[in-house]
Amino acid sequence: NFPSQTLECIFNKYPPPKNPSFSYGTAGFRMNASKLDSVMFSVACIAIVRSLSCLNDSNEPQTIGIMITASHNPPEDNGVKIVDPFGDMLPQNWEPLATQLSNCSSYKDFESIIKPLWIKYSSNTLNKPASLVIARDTRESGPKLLNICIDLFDSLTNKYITYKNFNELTTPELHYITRSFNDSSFGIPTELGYYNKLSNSLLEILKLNNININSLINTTVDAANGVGADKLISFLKTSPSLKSKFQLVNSNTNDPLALNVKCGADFVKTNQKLPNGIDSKIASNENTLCASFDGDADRLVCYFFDKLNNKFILLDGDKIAILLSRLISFLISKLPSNNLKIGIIQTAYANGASTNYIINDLKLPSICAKTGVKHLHHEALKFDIGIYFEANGHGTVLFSDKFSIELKKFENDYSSAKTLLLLKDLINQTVGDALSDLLAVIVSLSILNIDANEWSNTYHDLPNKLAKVVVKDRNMFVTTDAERKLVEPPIQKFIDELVVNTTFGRSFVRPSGTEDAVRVYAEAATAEECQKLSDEVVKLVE
Ligand code: NG1
Ligand code: ZN
Repeated sequence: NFPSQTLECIFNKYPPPKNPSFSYGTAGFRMNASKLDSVMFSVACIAIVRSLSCLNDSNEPQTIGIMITASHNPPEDNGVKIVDPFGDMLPQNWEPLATQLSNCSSYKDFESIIKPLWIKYSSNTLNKPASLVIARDTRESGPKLLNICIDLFDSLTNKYITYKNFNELTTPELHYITRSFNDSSFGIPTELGYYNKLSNSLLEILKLNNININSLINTTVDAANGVGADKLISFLKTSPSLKSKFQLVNSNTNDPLALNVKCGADFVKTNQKLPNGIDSKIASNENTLCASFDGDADRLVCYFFDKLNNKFILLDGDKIAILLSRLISFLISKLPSNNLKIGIIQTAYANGASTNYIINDLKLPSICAKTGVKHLHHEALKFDIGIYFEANGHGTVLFSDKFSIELKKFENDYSSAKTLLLLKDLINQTVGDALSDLLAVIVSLSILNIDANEWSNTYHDLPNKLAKVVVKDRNMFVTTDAERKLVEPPIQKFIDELVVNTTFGRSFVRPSGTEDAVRVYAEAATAEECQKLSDEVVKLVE
């Protein structure tokens, strides 16, 4: 029961390059879009097998998602990743299979790997078809790459596969929809279902806390000229009462070359400055918050311009994590005692000042995970309330089943319990989500009754620098201790010496999972010391 002929025919239609060396990394496959044809075919096949291997209670294959995006990368790139039934990432033990299949140069090799798995898993399903959902962001290369998967799906009959093509979606929308297909209690598996879940929970939280929509902070959103622009417009159409609170800039999805160029969350975080389209006059408006999404709307950073000190103020993933933690701690403090475990998960890129604030002021456990949201997500699942954010703005808050059971005991008597339960609907439970996180930020500011300035003053970032070094072979760089220490090459002791001699110094070196480069992070008490530390560690790496 293996569709050998069909697969061979499509394999040969999109042949791999001569010596393929693809690798399923932190963000799936990601590269120049022109090289992705054969990879799309491999991914579509792995997604089918993955679906066959994940059975529900009735022994039917669960739905798997395929998202075509290259997030914040330049317009000429694209990428693809697989979403698991509960909306999380493809498990790590499947990544080598993805890498292996994409690197087969002949159909014979390809079949020798996929056929045994396909047969093994489909025999457990009583011949029920695999189930897939697929979507893409607004990149120019998106439709062509998506059609490679559709070409395969349409060549296989209903006996093998059922699928739904959503065309344009944000990454978090596809994660939400994948989960909803498998778990109807999570939501309705449509875009409208997603928008309604967000707006219903938001409006209910406002009502419960006696907050008038007009009193919410006004938000100017830079959508990176990406899919987040179209989707914010659609969201506001379904919730007209919120419309007047949002201004949209960088929303030109008709010009594919404008995507992420001089705008978007990555640009703002990396350059620590305003994006095109938002000038210091807009950004220094009182009662206005500026926010940037990235190209697939799974990252959010906020910011404003401090006119008095002529300074750009960034509210990055660390600041968002801490704002949400403050809201959650505040709401929990209004309840009788409970034994919910709260934790905050960061990566080594989190500013040291934020980690100190978590430990010393919030008095919450702080965990350091490896870069890449799948690692943070995994750690967050160990808590009843697991707050995870990368400094670059990718993150969310996960609430456990125990959280819901505990809080339901209080929901009739305490509005804070009800608010917490609604936060579980407002905050995307599958993956970082710029729109959902932004709504959570707006609600937090309002309930805590603070403005952006007060939020930024929670703690002050230590000066920091992220440098990129192009080396001969980044695979020579091997790390340990959540990527904070180098094992190879043997230069860690020199880094340690430099760090000890720097006030509040911290520095680490790790190979990038998405670019052919090594990243050097440095942090210190002053900008001068930070620059010096960064330069010296870069010299060690070169
Ligand atoms: P790499 O290239 O592995 O540093 C980057 C980001 C990650 C993560 C991934 C996936 C930094 C320093 N690194 O990874 O946090 O978001 O891309 O998109 O921001
Ligand atoms: Zn992204």
